[in-house]
Amino acid sequence: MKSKLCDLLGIKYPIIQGGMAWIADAHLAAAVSNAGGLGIIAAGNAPADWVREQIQLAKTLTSKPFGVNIMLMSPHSGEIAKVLSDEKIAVVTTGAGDPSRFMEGWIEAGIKVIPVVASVAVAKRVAKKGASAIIAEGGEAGGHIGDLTTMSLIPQVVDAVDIPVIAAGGIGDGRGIAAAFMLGAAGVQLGTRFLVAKECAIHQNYKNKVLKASDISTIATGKRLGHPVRALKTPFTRNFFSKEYDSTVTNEELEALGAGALKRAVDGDEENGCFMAGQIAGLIKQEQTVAEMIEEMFAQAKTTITDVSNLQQGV
Ligand code: TUI
Repeated sequence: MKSKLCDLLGIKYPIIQGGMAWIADAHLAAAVSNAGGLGIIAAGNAPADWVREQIQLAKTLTSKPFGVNIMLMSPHSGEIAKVLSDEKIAVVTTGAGDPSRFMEGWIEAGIKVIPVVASVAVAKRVAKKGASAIIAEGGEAGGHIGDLTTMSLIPQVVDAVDIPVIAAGGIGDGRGIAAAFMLGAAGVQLGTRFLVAKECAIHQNYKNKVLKASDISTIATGKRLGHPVRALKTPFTRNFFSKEYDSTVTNEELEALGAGALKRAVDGDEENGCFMAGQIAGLIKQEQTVAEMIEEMFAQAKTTITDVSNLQQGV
């Protein structure tokens, strides 16, 4: 199942691992790249030195291409942007904002820029600025999300730009990958499924919550602050949700409640952690190696597409 994305990035399978802050380190990124996808180190809110160390570590763990995700709300994003140019990283993905201000510098350094967007308007803007591809992420995704669903967003972005579009949000198996191709995508980005990968170093409490999740286990909080976040329902999200609709609680108090909550989840704090995950968590029932996941998913995508085309021919 090769697509133009495989040629663009020099990878075997058209799959990118989501840039999950505090979660996607050099070990997970290298595992995904070694399995034939594009692994991503997530800079999140970490300082530039940590990002540089992780890049150097990943270079020792894989000879395949990998990328770095910059979370644009991070106070360190400017400094990290320079590190990526210094380290001549193959690919940068961006999230939680418009990366236009950094794009010229990265492109000059020979870096392929693949922004994550949640709307057609931002997709068009970054395409004009020289993006190599676009990841269009629907609101089924975990973490910081936009308003549109993957089903509505992908074909509209595909029609709006003439670079490859990668579908994200709500994809967790081969059927989701097949569906993404049906919508015109050239590849997929997955985060939630990789949370339970053997190479993912998060606390077992986090993995168990994903494995036990059902279809209705996630909730989006933080809409009042202008940056909604999807996470598994826990004491933290219940508390945050009730305070969000309490007019006596200030936005500053709400921001303070959220600060550090993802890191606490990664460390296994079931009371105060914010366990970010997408709506597809309910589908994920098994811990596997990254290679097992990728091989299984693309085998399933292939049979799904074959079955559907046989249906078309009345077989
Ligand atoms: O960025 C993500 N997912 C994330 S970032 C994150 S860290 C965080 N923690 C707490 C609060 C906020 C962030 C956790 N998960 N996904 C990619 C994504 N990007 N989703 C939506 C967007 C996006 C939103 C607005 C991209 C561009 C954009 O542009 C708006 C504009 O016009 O500048």
